[in-house]
Amino acid sequence: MSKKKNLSEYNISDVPDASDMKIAIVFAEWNQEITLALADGAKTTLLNHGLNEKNLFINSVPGSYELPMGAQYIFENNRDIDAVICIGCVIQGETRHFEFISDAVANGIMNVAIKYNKPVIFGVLTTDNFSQAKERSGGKHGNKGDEAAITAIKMIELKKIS
Ligand code: RBF
Repeated sequence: MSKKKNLSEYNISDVPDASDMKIAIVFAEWNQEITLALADGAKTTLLNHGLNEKNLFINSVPGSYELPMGAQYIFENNRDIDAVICIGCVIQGETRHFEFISDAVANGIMNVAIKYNKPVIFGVLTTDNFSQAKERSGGKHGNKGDEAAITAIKMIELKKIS
């Protein structure tokens, strides 16, 4: 990955203020050591950018495959949520589940985003092994949860101004 694309080292002044936003995080319980670190990174970044904690909603789903449905329920039940950040970690195993789950989650998340015309952020690691996931959830490649949070804020703002 190019260094320039790593939003963990972003310029804070480029990120809009989130104080009037309402955002949900939905994380998968599979590979929880990773997904909790990602969700925590996302939460900290959202709060650092002004999101009021009472406007942050955190839910979990069993596995990454359930993330799109989790996002859909959140929008269905909370019509004023501006964006959902989906957090998961799919690790390559010996069978083909990796491709099935990763493809389904990526497509499912996009479908929910288009259905509700609101950002649904793909904060899902798809790695060859556990150590790659560790490196991206607070390790040497930053925390992709932080990047997911910034993406949510930027997309909510873009919807407002475009
Ligand atoms: N969920 C994940 O979030 N990450 C995984 O790496 C993962 N691996 C799985 C491997 C297999 C063989 C199966 C059957 C499920 C796996 N799941 C994983 C769970 C999946 O996302 C979902 O919760 C279940 O398939 C139930 O719909």
